[in-house]
Amino acid sequence: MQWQGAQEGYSKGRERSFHFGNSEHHICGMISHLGPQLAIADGVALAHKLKKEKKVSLAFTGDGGTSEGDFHEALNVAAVWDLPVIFIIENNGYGLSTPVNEQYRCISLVDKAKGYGMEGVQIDGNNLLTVYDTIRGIKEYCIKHQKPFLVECMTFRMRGHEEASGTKYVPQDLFRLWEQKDPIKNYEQYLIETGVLDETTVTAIRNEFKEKIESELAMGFETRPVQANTEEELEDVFAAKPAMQDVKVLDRLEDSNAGSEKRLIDAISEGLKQSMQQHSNLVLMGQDIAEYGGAFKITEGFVQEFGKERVRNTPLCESAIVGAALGLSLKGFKSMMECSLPIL
Ligand SMILES: Cc1ncc(C[n+]2csc(CCOP(=O)(O)OP(=O)(O)O)c2C)c(N)n1
Repeated sequence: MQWQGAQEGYSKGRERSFHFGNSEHHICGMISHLGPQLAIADGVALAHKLKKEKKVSLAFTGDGGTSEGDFHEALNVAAVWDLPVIFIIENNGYGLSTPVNEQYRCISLVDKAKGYGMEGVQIDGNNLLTVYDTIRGIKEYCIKHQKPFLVECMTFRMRGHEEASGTKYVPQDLFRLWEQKDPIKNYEQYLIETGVLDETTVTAIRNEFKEKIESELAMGFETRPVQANTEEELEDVFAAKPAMQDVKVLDRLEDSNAGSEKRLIDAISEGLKQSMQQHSNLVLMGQDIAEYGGAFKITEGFVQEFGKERVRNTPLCESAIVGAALGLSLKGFKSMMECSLPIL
């Protein structure tokens, strides 16, 4: 249903294919496999870290995506904050049609890990067992050492970046070469050689999948055309407003401070402090906001009261911090990001 863009799909007919999220399955909705996705994994990992959960977050990017500034920011923040994130680069040699020699100048993308102060490894991304074993080991490493890890999976795609773009730009001999490395065929062969499967079971499994695909596809075709409803759309975008009796901070303000005059900056500071007291899941992130107290001293004394985990100095990585805030909210945290604006 998702594939057919139906209302009953995960994203209720707003888009199709792999651009969907589902928190039940721990999948974050994506725009593309590009840089901005990666910092969301930072935020999710920060949530795991703050809750002391033994979990790791994982994000994919293509080789093309690694040229984006967001790639740099996300890896840098993960390294500086010691976040358990696995960053996977699927290096298939082309960013849409642009070959990697027009994309970057380093020999291997995994070399970038060193620059961020994290571990990294390049592996055969078409060998199922290599991928499984490597990621399993890295997951343990990230959780145990509370560190990120960069994995460059060398792979290929036999079709276009998407169906419309085709593969005219790829030399034919590359297809012949990579056909030999088909991960599914090779794994099947391995299972047959080791006696786990025989030809009859393989045929039975294939038939079972075919039937499943056909029956699920039939369900997709049966769905009604999407009917847009503005009210429902908006409900999915904005959280419900809390009822006034639930807004305890406002109650307190009315009791004690109503009508008092103060500078805007002090009001922001007071508001933030009250929110930090009221919401133990609120995290503040910003440049120089910790010990220094912020460029405008809005968070002066906050570190002493709330600790470094919740009052976080950020590297100069605004884009990644927006992503981290999104990731935190996916995991039920609240966040505030302070960001300096240039005064011209
Ligand atoms: C900010 C932004 N720039 C460009 C695009 C269009 N775009 C999406 S994916 C992509 C290519 C990414 O290359 P790579 O990560 O190597 O993926 P692959 O071609 O292998 O699928 C491009 C140009 C976009 N969606 N958003």
